[in-house]
Amino acid sequence: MSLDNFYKLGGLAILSTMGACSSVTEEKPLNIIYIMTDDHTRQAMGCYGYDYANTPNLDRIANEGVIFSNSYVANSLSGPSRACMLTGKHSHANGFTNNINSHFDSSQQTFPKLMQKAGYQTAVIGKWHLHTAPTGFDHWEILNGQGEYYNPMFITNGDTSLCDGYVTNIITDKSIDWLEKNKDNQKPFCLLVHHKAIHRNWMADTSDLKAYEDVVFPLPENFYDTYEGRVAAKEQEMDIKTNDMDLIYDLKMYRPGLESRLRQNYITDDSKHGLYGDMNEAQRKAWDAHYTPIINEFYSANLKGNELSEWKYQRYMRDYMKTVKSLDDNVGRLLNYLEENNLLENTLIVYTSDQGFYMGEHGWFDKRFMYDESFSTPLIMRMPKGYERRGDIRDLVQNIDYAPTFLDIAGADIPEDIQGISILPILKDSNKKIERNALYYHFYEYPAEHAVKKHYGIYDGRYKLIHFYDDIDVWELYDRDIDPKEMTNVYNNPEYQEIIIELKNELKKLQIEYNDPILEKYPL
Ligand code: SGN
Ligand code: CA
Repeated sequence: MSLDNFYKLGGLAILSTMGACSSVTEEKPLNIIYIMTDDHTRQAMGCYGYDYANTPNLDRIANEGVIFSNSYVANSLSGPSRACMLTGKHSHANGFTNNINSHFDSSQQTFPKLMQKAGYQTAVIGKWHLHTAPTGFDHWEILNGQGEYYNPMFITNGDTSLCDGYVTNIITDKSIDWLEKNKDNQKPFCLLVHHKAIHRNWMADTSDLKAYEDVVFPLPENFYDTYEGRVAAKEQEMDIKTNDMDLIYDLKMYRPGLESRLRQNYITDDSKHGLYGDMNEAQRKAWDAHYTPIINEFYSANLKGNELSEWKYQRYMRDYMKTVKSLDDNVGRLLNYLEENNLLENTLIVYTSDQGFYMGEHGWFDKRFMYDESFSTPLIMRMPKGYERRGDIRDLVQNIDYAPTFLDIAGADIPEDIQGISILPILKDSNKKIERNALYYHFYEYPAEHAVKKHYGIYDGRYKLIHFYDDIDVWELYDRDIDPKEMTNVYNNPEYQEIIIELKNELKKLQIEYNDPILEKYPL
């Protein structure tokens, strides 16, 4: 029975006259909770094999469902990723290519609008970052741009309000409130819980400041990468070892009167708009109690060279992981609410991030590159009743696949112009495979912060071919079977010339299929 007919016939009223039987349960459409964090990467999740990460609630999602080991984004940046996710289309097709001068045309087709048509109630709570107001939602409450960690501002229907507290707790409270208010609504729901955490500058909740302080994180083996044979990698500005990572803003080593601070926006003179300035007195007190001894020790140690770089890396990891802790606790809170309200059985819970992130690999923080750590994104799903698939899924999936998957779950038609593929069939049947040979990627935001050059590329599960263009014209090829860390560009290696021809043909096919106008500028 289609959902429309289900409601026309009186929805749940029919169920009650039919009594409790399994066929009726199957008719009831699945709810969807789509949790998306910001800059949360696989290297900060226990379920992805990183034992230093204590993430029991995220691990629970993976253990009671599936974990995708080949999940990627189409453009590794917040706004563009969100636009890909909402539309099921690559950036050139949805029009939102970069955070700086793109505005999301909210009159275009999106999956929440189509879900509404299919009979779902829809809501988004948290980070939005698309510069235009959300459309297609029965309820929306969003942060202002990147949002604030402490006492953040929320916008809803043109109204703004300041909320006391820590952003991850507040987004979860608001999400649970919305579920609670709508629990008698007979329609299935699709709730998007979009966290600000773990975005730079990784400010933890005051209750979590002590977490991870005793952990010494393993230094990535390519922390001191010299970027030989990789021009764009050499010219980036996202290096932990340099001033790209700021001691005050990023690592909180502020001292009153310190002249050399590179960024003004951690602490402002009027203490109103800075990140530290956003805190109330009690929050600042807890913050200072934690950081002051670390600050004192740091300045008296007067570290230099590699010692300083490695100290920065450890502080970065600790602050980031503390911020993850609150996220994981809050995911647990949401899971408990669903469990207590008998919603787990009939709800698909999806957990992902807007992209991956560097945790010191190549010496970096941030994202943007098509290299593995930022091209990939975590994707785990807790399976509802009747979905038997469990464990690791190795199919190549991308964030343009979420929209068609959700529409498929809703029983709605998937419009022809959607470029992603529904992954619902592989969730139901482990013998099925996603029909896709390779993934396409395109990053546009240059010149810009972190100085990552424009590039597009193709990845087929083994080879990754990338073209950096605009102010340069440089190709890179990685054979990930023998070089998983992507340290050796083999584009000019004679052994790979036939592979390059094949990959360029595939790349051209994808650019034609997706209709990316870049092909006219750089014909293949
Ligand atoms: C801010 C950050 C950058 C980050 C972008 C994009 N700088 O500009 O480090 O790359 O956001 O991130 S900050 O000084 O403001 O922290 S995104 O996830 O929103 O795309
Ligand atoms: Ca992000």
